[in-house]
Formats: sequence, C-alpha cells, structure tokens
Amino acid sequence: MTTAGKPTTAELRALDAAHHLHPFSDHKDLGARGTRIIERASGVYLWDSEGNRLLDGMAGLWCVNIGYGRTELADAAYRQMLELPYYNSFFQCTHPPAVQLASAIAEQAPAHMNHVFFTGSGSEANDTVVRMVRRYWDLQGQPERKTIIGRINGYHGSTVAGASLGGMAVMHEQGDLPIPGIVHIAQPYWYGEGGDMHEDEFGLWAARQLEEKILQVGTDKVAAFIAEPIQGAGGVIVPPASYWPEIKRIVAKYDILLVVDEVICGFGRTGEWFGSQYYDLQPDLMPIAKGMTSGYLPMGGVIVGDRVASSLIADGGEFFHGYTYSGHPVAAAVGLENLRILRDEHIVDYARNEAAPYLQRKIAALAEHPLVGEVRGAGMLGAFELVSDKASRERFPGKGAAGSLCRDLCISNGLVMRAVGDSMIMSPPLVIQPEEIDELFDKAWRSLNMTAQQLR
Ligand code: PXG
Repeated sequence: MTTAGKPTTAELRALDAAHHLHPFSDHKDLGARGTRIIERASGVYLWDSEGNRLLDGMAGLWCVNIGYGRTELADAAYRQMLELPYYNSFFQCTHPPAVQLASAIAEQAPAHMNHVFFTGSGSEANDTVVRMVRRYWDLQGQPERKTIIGRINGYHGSTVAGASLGGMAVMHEQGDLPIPGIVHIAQPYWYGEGGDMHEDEFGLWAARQLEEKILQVGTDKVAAFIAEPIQGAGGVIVPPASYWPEIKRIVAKYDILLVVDEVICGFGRTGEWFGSQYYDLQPDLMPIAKGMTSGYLPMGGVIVGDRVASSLIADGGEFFHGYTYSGHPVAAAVGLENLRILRDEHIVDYARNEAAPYLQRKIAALAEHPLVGEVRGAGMLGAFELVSDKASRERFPGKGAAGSLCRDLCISNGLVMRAVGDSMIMSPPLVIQPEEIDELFDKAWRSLNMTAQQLR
C-alpha cells in the first residue's frame, strides 16, 4: 500500500514494477526505464503524472475516435449501471442497450450486413470469426472447408486464435502458433517488399498470392480469407490500388468467405464508417472493437453478413459460442452514445472532408525530410518510414533502433506516436482540429531533426 492521499510518481512506478505485468513489454527494460504514468486526458491531449502534456497522435491505441473527456459517455454508463449493470444475452434473454446497439451498427454497416455478435474485445471477435466460419461451412455440408488464409504481418489480436490469424512472426515463435488450419500469404507492402515492381504490378502480385494459396491448399478446403483493409499494427500499410479489386475477384471466383478486420479501420478511421466502404468490399464478416466505444469501455463484436447470418438462423441448431460479457449493457450503452455522437456531430464527415485531407497533405510534406524514405496514409491513418539512404531504400542498422529513437524524441517533444520497426505511425482522434494537426507535425519535424542529429 501507499501512504495516504495521492500516491507519488515514484510510489506508483515502484508498485507497478512490483505487481503489474504489462502487455507487449520487455519487463527488464521497463523496470530500468520506468513506466510513464498517464493520469488524465481531454480532447486530443494526455497529461502524465509529472504534469507533461502530450498530444495523442495514436488516439490511445487507435481507438479514442471521438477524443477524450466526453461526459455524455460517462453519463450513459452511469445511468445504465443504475438501471441494469449486468445481464446476459444467453438463454432467451436480451436487454435494450444490446438490441439498440446492434440495430444502430447494422444501419451504418454495408447494406448486406444486418446482424451483430457481441464480444469483449477485438481478439475475442476474431476467435468468434474462427468459430463462426467453421460453423458456417459445417452447416453448408462442407466440413472439410476448414483452412483460413491470413497474411504475414497482419494483426488480428493476441489470443491463440487471434495471434494465429495474424502473421506476426514474433508472436508465432512464442506461442507454437499458428494453430492448425491457418496459413498465411505475403502482405501488400510495396515500399518494403515490392523490389523493382511498379506499385500496381506488385499489388496484383500480392493479391494473386491468395489464388496460389487456395490452389495449393485445395479449392474445396479453404473456408475464408481474413485481412485488415489497411494494416495497422503492421505499420500502417496501405495496399496498392490494384490490390483489393483483385482480392475481390479471387474471393468471388472460389466462393470463400471474406473477413475484413475493421477493428482499427471501423467507425470512421478511413473517413468512411468502415474500411470496407472505403475500398468497396463485400465482406461476409467484419470483426470490430476499438472505435465502437471510442475505447471508453472494452467492447468488440462481429458484424455478420446475410450469407452467414441466414445460414446460422435458418439452418437452426445451437451455435455453442458466447461470452459472459457479450453485449454487456453498460458497454453497449456507451457504444450507443458513441455512435450518436459520431452521427449527430458528423464526425465521420469531418474526418473525410476536412481532417483527413489536411492530415494527408501534412504527411506528404514529410517526404521532404532527409530521413524519410516513404510517406503513406489514408483517412486518419498515416506513416512515414525512416531510411539512411532514400535512393536505395537502405535502412538504418539496428532493426528498428532509429524508429525507437524517433519515438522517444517525439514523446520528449510532447507527441505520442508509435514506431513499428523504422516506420513512424499515427492515428489521431478523428476530432483533431487543424491547429492541432499543425502542432502534431511541428513536433514530428522537430523530432525528426533531432533523430537525424543523433544518428549522424
Ligand atoms: N484486429 C486488429 C486489426 C487490431 O488492430 C485486434 C484485432 C485485437 O483487438 P484487442 O481489442 O483484442 O486488442 C487489433 C488490436 C499496436 C496495437 O501496438 C494494436 C492493437 C492492439 C494492441 C496494440 O499497434 N490492435
């Protein structure tokens, strides 16, 4: 225990080191450096326990789409806790917030997607995807269709199924993953892996890896393909324009299910409600989370297209799957209020028409910096990649050391960005104002200059 009153930063750090195991952290390194304690937030800003103000260029972890400090969400949670803090949606029961949220989401989703299965997170959503895809093909009388194809460097969560669908080598190595029945193809990462190919030629090549894999596994054995519209955790990888149309053609030709992971791209991130609308996709399943509640409470789900939903419903039989917190009433009430704010305040339109074009212009201008080899982005997602030589795309030595250095300098300059290898990535709240975007890029430039100085 700490002394009475507010614990000091040192006390919190000591207790944190003594008792708290963090996600995706090297604890030895964390112990040596000490944790940064974030105490409060408002709009697009965070404050740490030492009083530093940080512009949050990552919207938390790609989730605080409406920004921090919206009392309406707190009020919605408070009211719902008093009314009905918990009840399940098993055993013939339901409750108003889950019903209303499901119907509100169906209204924003592509026209052929009219059902929602609720989960507690994006990882649980992708576990649900695996269960649902297999159930669907069983119901079709094709139980041999079991293989799901994902992508190298895709991210679909950290549970056993989520990490298996994802293509993160470091996660696979630590967990004896992927589980059987999940295989991977190349990612559409032109700058990193496109070699001498033209961008569109590479996009077609990467998409055709799907066809090759289907033929290799067996056309009657492949159940689904899963991908993020734009890879997030993999480094904000925006596929070449030729990629998604070719994927659509292949998925249709072999009649496999298309799972579009909207955990990051959903709820306005691309300037459309869903990344599937941005790329004009017709998914069968869309895992969602993050922006669904703007991160104010944990919640996820799978939006289910009519093809799968009608089979689950009409073919009958119990689907033995669900979570205690599926459709949790307080999370659902918060999600509903979040959707109301996104809609009533035209935040997705603001992102598409104002914030995103401005953000993308600013990202494009970073290409002038001597350290920046590539800039890329779409909607309210952006990245710039650090290289030691622009012409040859040569990276700095130390596998991500330059990115880590730049990230640390950003933070000391009052800006939160993430580094994925040597790619600096951003995903600010959708409500970020033009002058805040200016501040973000002023800080990014300053941090880049300092990075360049320290690397030379
Ligand atoms: N799908 C996608 C596309 C994601 O980005 C998940 C599923 C899993 O969601 P949950 O709610 O189980 O975390 C994610 C999560 C990072 C980072 O460092 C990204 C995520 C999570 C944690 C860290 O970029 N994305």
